[in-house]
Amino acid sequence: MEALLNSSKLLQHWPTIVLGVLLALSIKYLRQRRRVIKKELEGEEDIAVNFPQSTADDDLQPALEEKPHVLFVPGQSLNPNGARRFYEVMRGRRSVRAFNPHKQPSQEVIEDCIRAAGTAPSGAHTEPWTFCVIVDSEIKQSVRQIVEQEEYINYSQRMHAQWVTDLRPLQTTSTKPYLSDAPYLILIFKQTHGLTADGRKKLHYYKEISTSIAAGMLLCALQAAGLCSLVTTPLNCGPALRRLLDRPANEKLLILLAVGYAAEDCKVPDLERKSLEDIMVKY
Ligand code: IYR
Repeated sequence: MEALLNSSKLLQHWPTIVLGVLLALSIKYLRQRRRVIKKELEGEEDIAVNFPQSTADDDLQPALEEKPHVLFVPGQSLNPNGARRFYEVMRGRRSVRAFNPHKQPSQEVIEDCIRAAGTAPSGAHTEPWTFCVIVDSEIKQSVRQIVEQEEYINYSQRMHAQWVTDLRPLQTTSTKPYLSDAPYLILIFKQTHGLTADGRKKLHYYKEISTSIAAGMLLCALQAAGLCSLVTTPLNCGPALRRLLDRPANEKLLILLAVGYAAEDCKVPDLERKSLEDIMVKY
């Protein structure tokens, strides 16, 4: 060691060595952050192929109770022309970023919408979702603070120039008044796993897809109830929002919705939708 310290080369070049080490560490850190962001954007592979099998196959029990199937009762239709009427309702949906803070939808309506979302299909009927409904204005304010802080970094340095450019027509910025103005915020978490009645870990399958389907159904229900909504996926805010709401570590934030009635002067981008011919292929 002494010999090393005394070696003139090490002494001569120590600033370069320190700089080199710092540079290598920074590159490693940046690469890691990139991977995290990429994962957040793309979602993760969900199927637990490599579940550690500590139990012998004969001892395995399904998470759902095994019981005889029951007769199927067909759902009701919104007839006449249920599909057309549903389309007419849905085509009016727009992402709204200006809410009327004084007009409060009833709690019962929100609860019915979440009941509807909870009817979504899910992998092995694991229902891997949690809907956190925020009405409290202080909590909404804290959500806004967390999101605005991260979005400021996203807009100003984290995301690439094409991302910022593509968002320009939507006129979004890192300032998010709707997060405190909207009467409700609904944070939708996917559960990476669940717990059985006796406290064992329960596998959840296709949690991202299942929870996304439930979120889509919630959007439809809100629209059917005459409410406006905004879907946001606050990049890099998941852990802080999870902690704010005191949710367990197996819950990961998937989507944050702002819900309420539009402000009177609310404007939306002048968008067009693809035609049926553009989105459907017949065989
Ligand atoms: N989440 C950011 C940015 C944003 C990203 C996409 I992709 C959008 O379609 C809209 C916004 C925000 O809410 O500003």
